[in-house]
Amino acid sequence: MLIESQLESLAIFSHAPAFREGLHVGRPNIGRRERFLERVNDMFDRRWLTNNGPYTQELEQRIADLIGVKHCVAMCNATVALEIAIRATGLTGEVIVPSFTFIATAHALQWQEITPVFCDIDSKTHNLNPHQVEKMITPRTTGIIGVHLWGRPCDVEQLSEIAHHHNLTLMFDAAHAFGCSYKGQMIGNFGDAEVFSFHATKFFNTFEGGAVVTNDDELAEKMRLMKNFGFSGYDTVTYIGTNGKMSEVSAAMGLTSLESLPEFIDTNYRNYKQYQRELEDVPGVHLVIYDESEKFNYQYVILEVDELTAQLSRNQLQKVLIAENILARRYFYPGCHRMEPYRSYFPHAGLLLANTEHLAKRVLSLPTGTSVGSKEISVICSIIRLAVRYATEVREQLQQR
Ligand code: T4K
Repeated sequence: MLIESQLESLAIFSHAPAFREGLHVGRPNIGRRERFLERVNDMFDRRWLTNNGPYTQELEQRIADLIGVKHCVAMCNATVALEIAIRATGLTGEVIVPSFTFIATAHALQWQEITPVFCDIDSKTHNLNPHQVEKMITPRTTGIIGVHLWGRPCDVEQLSEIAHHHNLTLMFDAAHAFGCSYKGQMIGNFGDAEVFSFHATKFFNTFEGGAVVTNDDELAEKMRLMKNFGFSGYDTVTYIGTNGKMSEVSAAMGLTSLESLPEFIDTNYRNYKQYQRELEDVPGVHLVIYDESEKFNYQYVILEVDELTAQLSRNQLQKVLIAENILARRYFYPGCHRMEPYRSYFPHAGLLLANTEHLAKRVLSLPTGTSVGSKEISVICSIIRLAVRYATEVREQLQQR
């Protein structure tokens, strides 16, 4: 296409990409290195490297305190944490989930031969639409897993009501929502359990890691056993279990990251506001908005591109950015229902997922975090502005022909 090739060649304006080194979405935040290395030294001295070590216990306690929840069970990553929580809460049959999420939400169910039933989202909140959820309930439904996408909370109240009314388990994939609140209460307190991700790309990371938080004593105890093969004593196994343990080096990173949490959030907020300011008057693009009366981690800067107004598509804009070495990501394109095995299992799922399909074509995640400075954000915003202006001019010229 003419416009596509013209846009792709935008990089030639500067005769070289704007950034020599790639500017990635997902560059990890790293706290105070010396504190981390001190902890690692202590860990070596102790010769306790994994399996409920002192750092893991300390991290669990600190997270539980921060969130105001009774139990935090740290794990090796959020996918395994989801799998364990799903098994421990006794989900079977069908579970309602959004399709507009990272594939791990669906896989954690399918891995245990539970059918993820994809439900549409609200196009404003990007989260499960409770009215649609009700429509997806069948006699095989045992639960709902809401995803607090981008850290923005689901409609917790309505989902709780639906779950209560139909006697369903309610869980939240809170992979994005560590440090966020809903009506003044920290995410982690809702449903039967909530699951955080501490993957390297998250604003708070433990290299790889995750945690399930819950106020349910029995559930917490069950998950503690399940993450350690089901062992309840040296020679006693009580449940089917797996290896979901967090290592001490990950917990050391977590404790170090926790010390820098306010700085990470401040930086994300500053970056977000700068993007918002500098893109404010660019036609056809806008950032996903956060309710500033709540706590947020602002770890995702999500741009929505309205092709008709911007005169270029999200994919075209991404190509322009990549040509400039800005590695913006199309999270969560094309939606789980269009990925295998779900695409083959439910070839017509898209018919009920109009908002998911619409949004998956519009959304672009932009680089942020402590590795991205104000100058870089200005350059990214100028490129977006330039791309939109250029696309508009090209279209106008084409129309005049
Ligand atoms: N539920 C939801 C809603 C989730 O979003 C996720 C994970 C999960 C559950 C499961 O959580 P975990 O089991 O992972 O704890 C990334 C992350 O791998 C994934 O954790 C995250 N969501 C998802 C949104 O993003 P990819 O495929 O984009 O990751 P990757 O490795 O390509 O990294 C993205 C970019 O980050 C790279 O282009 C470069 C940069 N990067 C990455 C790493 C690992 C770095 O600069 N340094 C690094 O060390 O999925």
